[in-house]
Amino acid sequence: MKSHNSKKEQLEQFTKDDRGKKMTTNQGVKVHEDEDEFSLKAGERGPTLMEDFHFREKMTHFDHERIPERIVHARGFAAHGEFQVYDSMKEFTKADFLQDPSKKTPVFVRFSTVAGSKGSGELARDARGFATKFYTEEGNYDLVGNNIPVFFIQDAMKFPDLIHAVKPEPHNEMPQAASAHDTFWDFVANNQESAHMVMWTMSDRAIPRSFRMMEGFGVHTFRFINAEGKSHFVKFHWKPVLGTHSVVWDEAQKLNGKDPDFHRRDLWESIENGEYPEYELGVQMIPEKDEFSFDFDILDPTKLWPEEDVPVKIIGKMTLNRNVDNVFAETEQVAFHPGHVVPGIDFTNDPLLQGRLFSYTDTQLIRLGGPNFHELPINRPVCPFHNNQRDGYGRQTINQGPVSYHKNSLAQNTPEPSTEAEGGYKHYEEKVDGHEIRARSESFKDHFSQATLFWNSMSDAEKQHIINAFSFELGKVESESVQKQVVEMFSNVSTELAQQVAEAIGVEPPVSKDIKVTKSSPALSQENTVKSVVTRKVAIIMGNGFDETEVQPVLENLKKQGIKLELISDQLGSVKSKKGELYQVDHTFLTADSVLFDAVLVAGGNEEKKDFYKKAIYFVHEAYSHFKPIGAINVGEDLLNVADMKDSPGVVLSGNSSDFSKEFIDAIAVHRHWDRHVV
Ligand code: HDE
Repeated sequence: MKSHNSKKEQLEQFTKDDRGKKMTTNQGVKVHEDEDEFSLKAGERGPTLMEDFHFREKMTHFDHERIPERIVHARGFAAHGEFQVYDSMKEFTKADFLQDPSKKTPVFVRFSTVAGSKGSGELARDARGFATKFYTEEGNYDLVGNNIPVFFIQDAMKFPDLIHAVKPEPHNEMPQAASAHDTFWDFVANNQESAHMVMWTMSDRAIPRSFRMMEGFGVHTFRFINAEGKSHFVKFHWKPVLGTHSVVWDEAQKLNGKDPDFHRRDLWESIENGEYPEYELGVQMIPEKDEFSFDFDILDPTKLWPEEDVPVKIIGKMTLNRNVDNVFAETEQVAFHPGHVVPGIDFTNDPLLQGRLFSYTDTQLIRLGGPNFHELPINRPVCPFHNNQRDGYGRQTINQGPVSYHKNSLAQNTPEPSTEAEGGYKHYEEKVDGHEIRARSESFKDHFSQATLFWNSMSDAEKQHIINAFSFELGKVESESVQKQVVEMFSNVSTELAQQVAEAIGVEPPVSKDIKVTKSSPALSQENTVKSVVTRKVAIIMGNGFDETEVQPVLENLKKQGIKLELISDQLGSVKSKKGELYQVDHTFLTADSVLFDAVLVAGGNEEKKDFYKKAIYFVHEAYSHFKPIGAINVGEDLLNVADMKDSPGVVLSGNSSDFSKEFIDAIAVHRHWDRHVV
């Protein structure tokens, strides 16, 4: 039932370009038949010879096949696409790619986790990187963001400490891709500026259903600058057209085993199927004069601007429509940098952003082996680039002529700088006046109000998930002192949260604090997101002898809504309906699992096979415990009787429903049925 290209077709396509080509060394010398098969030896049973340049070239290249993985965000996946602005943003910024609604700007987006190594499971509880490179006609602009709008720390100086604390502990390199260990929580308790972000990472946001269903945020406050030189503070948002959705924690952990590539597979398949992920770009803007009008400092990266106070203006759309051809050449070698800006976009003094402006080039020098990483195809701007920089590891440009300095007369002063009117980048002339000082501004010192704002904005189910997440993570912490410190710290956020966590992990509940923040921001709750069934995956459990007259119209109705159907039975091949029609099976109970689907439909058949039903019950029960919609047509209902689920929310039975398809589709749109009783 799956429609994406088969492996065989893909292979045909990929090998087509290489057909008929001769194998050569990297120097272009044709390789002899024996040369790629046998090393050069002194006699058939003799030692291998140094002069075997073919062997040495092949082996050296292999030995160097891996480059150091990113110190953070190592596990990532990317795709190409395009961006279009809806209306000119001329009033606020002169950035060329934000002027003309008919202009399509190519983009490359890399999604990632933060803590895990390159091969780690993708469903780790973690912030996700959401980095976008816009190949604009004025040069590359990188929006290097996360799926969480705030960060753990306020000053870049603390970043190595944060990352050391969250990465596997150095003495035994455990645990992989998990914050549930002593050093992370010790860091949290002793660096209380992390409170707000920790609320987000303990929430459902840290276990997204898909890269296609998560928001993105630039986090820092940037500036928009218009042609008159006027500045607005700006925060960037990506809003997924399919809404923001998550999985549940038990499911996330199982997914890491059942399919550690779950997120990349989802993105890859959607693009292969032509179901292109879309995100709208939103901006929150604050005029320069209102810099001090808020009860937080707008330069503090641990604070968000509540959408109800500063509305998000939707200004354009990004569509991801092409998978990479080669993960290494593109996804691994892409070099993002928050300092890659174009005229019309500028920085603020956010001390976290300021530090990032140094770190990204520095890290790329080691990871990509020198200063010429901008020449790798994925990093090249689409506009021409010329300067007097020369040489270095991996240089690809063959510069000509003797002149490599500015100013000169021998080459008529080329390459020549531009004036601002000609598009030369000119930094915003912000007035700076102060003492040289190592300190944190007083205005950065409230670490708890927005953490409470986040808590207050959650639905009951979301609050429960946060309590559970804290209880899980702290339950894995061995130091009782750290556990107590954390509980004490979060009693500044919510008494209910701190007390319930304390109870779950068996430490003394903290005394109630007088928490004054009562405000909430409904935009922060995922309950208020777009509810769409498009591309949701439904497992159809089916055996021989199912009633096609009942089932087929339902399948058609689901497909019409853009829902993806995959057929599961006890063996591969096909199942036969009562009328004798054959339906191709996509998976067996062995190769599929309920965690890989958004909903389950039990469509009957195989009534006499006890074993079939045992497996089906397990499948359905697990989906039920993850709050997923479950449908059953006729005989399938017996199965729900057995499992005692049939009167629960989100369980739709054809026998009890006048319009089964509609009810089931509505249940899928809800995503998860939290009001279900699950033990
Ligand atoms: Fe990064 N970050 N970061 N970061 N970051 C890197 O650059 C750093 C921060 C983010 O898919 C590194 O090439 C510092 C915030 C993403 O290639 C490194 C600080 C946000 C990616 C680095 C931060 C991010 C990175 C590691 C504190 C959200 C992956 C490898 C001041 C707004 C990009 C690399 C990709 C990667 C440094 C904090 C997002 C070491 C010093 C805040 C999405 O340069």
